[in-house]
Order: sequence, then structure tokens, then C-alpha cells
Amino acid sequence: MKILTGLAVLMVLTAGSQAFAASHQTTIFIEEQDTNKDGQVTLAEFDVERADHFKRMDANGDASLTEAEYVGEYEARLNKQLESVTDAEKKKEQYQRQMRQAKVRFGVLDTNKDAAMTFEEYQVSGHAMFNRHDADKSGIITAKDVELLTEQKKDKKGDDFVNP
Ligand SMILES: [Ca+2]
Ligand SMILES: [Ca+2]
Ligand SMILES: [Ca+2]
Repeated sequence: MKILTGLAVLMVLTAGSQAFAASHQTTIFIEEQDTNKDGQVTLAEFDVERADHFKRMDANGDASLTEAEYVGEYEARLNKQLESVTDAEKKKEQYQRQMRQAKVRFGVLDTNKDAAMTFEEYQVSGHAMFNRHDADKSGIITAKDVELLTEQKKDKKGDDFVNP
């Protein structure tokens, strides 16, 4: 229950700043996670990519992430994203807000609050995200899920979310 509450908080926290239509997010998700380029993402495929990403974040290789490791890797990606923002004030404001949120995310994902994020803790958010993209709950994310989420959006049933 505690985990579910945490994730709900996480989604509320992040929804304001980078909310996109769920269907659009799912298209991006497929583009980013479809490592064998067959146009769909299986849970196994996703897990391999998550494990890989976790390893990249784990700078000292002790199979656990500190806040500095988690936020540091995010900061590099954020700076890249912000390269296209030309307004210096805006850039600074977005940088500060996103970095603040990254720290909050770390706190939420570290469910047992020991200041270390294990792969298991990281995967709770990963699988929650996978399930939200997987609209027909088939265990594979395909163009059909994008269609379903687009339909839900039209009926105002869909909701927005971000990649944790
Ligand atoms: Ca694939
Ligand atoms: Ca580490
Ligand atoms: Ca922990």
C-alpha cells in the first residue's frame, strides 16, 4: 500500500511540468525501449534496458544507487534536454525545478528510506510505468496500445504521465 501511495505522489509531482498525452508518451516509450526494432516492447526487453540503465547510473558499481548517483545521471540527461532552451532565465528555472523533482523522486522510489535505491526498488516504478503503457494488458506494448490510449484520451478517460 505504501508503495502505491508513493507512486501516486510521484505521478502528481511530475505531471505538472512535463505532462504529455499518454498515447504520445507510449509512442516515445516504444521508440526508446524497442531494442530489437520489431516495433513492440516486451516486458523482458524492457527489463534488460532497465538493468542496463541502472548499471549506468550506479557509478561505483555496488548494485545500489545513492541520491548523488541517481540525480547525477539525471542531471546529465537534463542538461542535454535543456540545450534547446535559449532563454537563460527559463533554463535556470527549469533546471532547478527538475533537479528538485529528481531528488523527490529518489526519496519516493527509495521505499524503505535507507538512502540507497536497489534495483528491486527501481523496478517497482518501472513496472508501474510499463503497465500504464500496456493499455490492453497483454504484457507487450505495441501500436495497438497507442491506439487504445488515444481512444481513451478522446473519451477523456486517459490520463497523462511521465517516465519516472
Ligand atoms: Ca522489441
Ligand atoms: Ca552505487
Ligand atoms: Ca532503499
